[in-house]
Amino acid sequence: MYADMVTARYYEERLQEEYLEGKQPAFDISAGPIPGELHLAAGQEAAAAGVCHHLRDDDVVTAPHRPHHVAIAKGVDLKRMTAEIFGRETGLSSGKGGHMHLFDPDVNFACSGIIAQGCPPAAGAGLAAKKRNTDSVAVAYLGEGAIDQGGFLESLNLAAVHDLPVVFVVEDNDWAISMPQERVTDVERPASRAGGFDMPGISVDHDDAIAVYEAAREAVGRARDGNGPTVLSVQVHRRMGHFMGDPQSYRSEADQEAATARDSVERLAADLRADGVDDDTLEDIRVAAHDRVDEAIAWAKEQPKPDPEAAYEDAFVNPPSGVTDTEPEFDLAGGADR
Ligand SMILES: Cc1ncc(C[n+]2csc(CCOP(=O)(O)OP(=O)(O)O)c2C)c(N)n1
Ligand SMILES: [Mg+2]
Repeated sequence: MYADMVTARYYEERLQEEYLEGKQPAFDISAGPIPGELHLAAGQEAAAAGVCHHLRDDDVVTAPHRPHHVAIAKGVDLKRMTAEIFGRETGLSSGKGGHMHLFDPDVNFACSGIIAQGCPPAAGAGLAAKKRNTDSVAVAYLGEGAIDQGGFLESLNLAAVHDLPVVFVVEDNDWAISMPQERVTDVERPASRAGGFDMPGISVDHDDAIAVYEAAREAVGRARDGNGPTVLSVQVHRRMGHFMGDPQSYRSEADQEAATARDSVERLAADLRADGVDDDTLEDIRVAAHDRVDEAIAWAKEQPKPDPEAAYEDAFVNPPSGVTDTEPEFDLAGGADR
């Protein structure tokens, strides 16, 4: 878990550097080696590692727009994920999905930029596991800003009524872009949503990786043993803006400082030291994680960019007649770098 958390934190530090290249001075979001939006999850690593360490490759995980820490903990191929984020041909989705739409069927991981989108497919994966008589489980990650979405609430109902092996993990970082939770949702803890569907809700009120691991053992175990769904809510901290380039003018300095003061990665390191793990071992894990990240980023940057014409490939299943033969109405080649 510590290796995954250190990897995720350093990965995002490196992505941040790469992302800012060429974007200044007027913040051109389409410029530089990573075009488009970038949502970082620094401060949320415990919610990923603590849950995903109970999972196998055949278990399904869906994540939202802030996915890197979860993808890393689920075992998504780091090189191909990085190539995807850099928009390269060898990326997980040939460079067409970008950082919010990572998809790795080898470890059953997907994410989406649409809030609560991952909940219905997770319920579907749970139903598939049940019909096939396997003991696979599905985990849907969502932010606290998504707990009023119909997709979440309807999925809770389906999972409850069919006793599906699904865990809904709410990463509560207090903010939905610039909206504080208390202004839009009248529950203190997202896990209390579970009560309305007569399923268990568990809250981990601090971003303590070991506490998350223990709570997830119960939730994942219940799903795997055929005892139905759980909502697991984890209090995490958004150390960064909503996306890269967010000036966070809506957020007090005290709130930002509080988020960075609570460092779940350091907290786990301290717990491990207290359990007798020596500094050299922790340092070895850190160095190996950094090397792995640096290697993935260097590899991704060497990968070819897709041929602009490839934008038309894999876009439709059963395309309506004529669609794939249509000449582009704009000059794709001119925008090839973007
Ligand atoms: C259905 C839908 N509505 C609105 C948006 C725009 N949007 C993107 S992120 C976001 C806030 C999400 O907050 P939360 O779920 O708490 O996740 P966090 O960003 O804090 O990780 C919104 C409203 C969207 N992507 N999808
Ligand atoms: Mg949030």
